[in-house]
Amino acid sequence: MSAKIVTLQRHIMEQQSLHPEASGRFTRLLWDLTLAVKLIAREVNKAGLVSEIMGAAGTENVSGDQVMKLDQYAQDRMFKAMDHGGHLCVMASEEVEGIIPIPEEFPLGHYVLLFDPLDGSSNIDANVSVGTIFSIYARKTRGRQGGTLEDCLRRGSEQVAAGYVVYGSSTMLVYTTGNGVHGFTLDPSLGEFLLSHPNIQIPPRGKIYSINEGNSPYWEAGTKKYIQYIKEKDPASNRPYSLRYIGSLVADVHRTLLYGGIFLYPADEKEAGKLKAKLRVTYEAHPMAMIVEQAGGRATTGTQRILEVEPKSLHERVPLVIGSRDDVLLYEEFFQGKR
Ligand code: AHM
Ligand code: MG
Repeated sequence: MSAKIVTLQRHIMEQQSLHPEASGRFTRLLWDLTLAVKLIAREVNKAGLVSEIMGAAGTENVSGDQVMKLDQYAQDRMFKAMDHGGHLCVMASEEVEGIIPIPEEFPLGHYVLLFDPLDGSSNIDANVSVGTIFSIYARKTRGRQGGTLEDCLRRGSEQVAAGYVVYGSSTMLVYTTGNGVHGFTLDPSLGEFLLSHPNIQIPPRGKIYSINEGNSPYWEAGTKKYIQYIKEKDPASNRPYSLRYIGSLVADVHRTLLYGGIFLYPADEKEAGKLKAKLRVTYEAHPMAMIVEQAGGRATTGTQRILEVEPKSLHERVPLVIGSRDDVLLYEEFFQGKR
């Protein structure tokens, strides 16, 4: 626990002062984002009480997943909190097929916001943690028009900030602007996020692995071999590891960040002859990779650093293996057939 009481707003301002050239626009962008996630937190926390917002909305999103009503609410709040501040030139969301332009009546800004408004939403009805993930870039294209697809399809290493909010037993926001990773817990009575986890460092090696093991018949050989290794008995290297899998990326990565270990969503061949990944480059893999790397960890596809992946389309998917440095390095050795 931090000795000083520091609100998220103050923290964001202090981070800004590390960049004397900063105009304050970026700071205000993050403040607006904070409002959006507080609104989402309020609804998620009463999801069990308000039957109208429970259950499926009866449609599918562009990735073919069932859309929950809270997904739509979260999408709407993010858009409405962020469209008019004058910070953004374009947005994109996991819930929307194309890029999301800034409405004509509002001023354009310098930044690009990509987000997954409510990740893990299949868990909501069972009261399991869900989350919001965000990723911010500086605009790449020039001109007086709004931002374009080109502004959204970027290498993860170009992110200027990334973060997530986990709506769990308490609501926590974790973010980085490239100066370490900081975690804040929402005090619901104050409506303020307070610094609870300054400068998070992921342990270099953990003893927990996290993967949907039901997919194991469909994995590639290297992944199968690694998971087999992790489950062998060798107390000197903490093996067998414990298994924890929530099925909610934000919650699984959050635990991995705090306790160490490895989270994997590798490609699989659930569809015969087609090796496919599940998680999205832009809305899930890139922001999580920036956070985990900033905390001293590592994120890979198995053969490529996640932050080097340059998506060709908005909803592109990628294998994601992320967590403690030494655990992810070992996975890479197995995956590349070096062990
Ligand atoms: P979503 O964005 O549609 O909610 O899907 C992403 C979620 C992640 O939160 C989680 O890591 C993964 O899907 C779980 O997938 P599975 O149910 O195949 O294990
Ligand atoms: Mg998602």
